[in-house]
Amino acid sequence: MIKPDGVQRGLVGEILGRFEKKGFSLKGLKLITVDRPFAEKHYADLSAKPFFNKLVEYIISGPVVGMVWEGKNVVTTGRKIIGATNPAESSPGTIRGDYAIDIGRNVIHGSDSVESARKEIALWFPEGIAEWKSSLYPWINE
Ligand code: IDP
Ligand code: MG
Repeated sequence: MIKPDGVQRGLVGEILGRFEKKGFSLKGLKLITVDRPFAEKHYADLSAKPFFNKLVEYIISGPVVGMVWEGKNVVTTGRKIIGATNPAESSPGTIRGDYAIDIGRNVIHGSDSVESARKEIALWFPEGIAEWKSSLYPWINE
């Protein structure tokens, strides 16, 4: 999910391009402003954290872009493309390393496991996601 700062800063195309060029397949995409109960559900695992309220305020502060990407090891590799949670520690070349400074304005969310990806896809795309296979698949996957 591209967070409100990523949308406001015009980073949507850049971020989509990084996942596309890597070779992952886009299976879902939408611009959406979520409400507080939705954001609280998305971040339910963090509800006990001291920064939870600020995090929810941030996520509901403007439109975000929900995305579903498919591919071999996409969760693990996607987290590497995104970079460490705190941009002060994200390597250059990662999205957060290249475009963010503060942990509370770190541009993008990525699912941290296949299990949470499944839950998050169900939450963000209750209408379902696209069924398609890129004709480039055999040029990207051995
Ligand atoms: P992640 O986004 O890298 O998976 P999480 O630990 O799941 O990191 O935290 C979710 C989001 O909460 C982070 O992306 C960041 O925006 C925010 N956050 C995490 N830790 C802190 C903190 O210590 N202070 C302020 N915000 C934080
Ligand atoms: Mg997380």
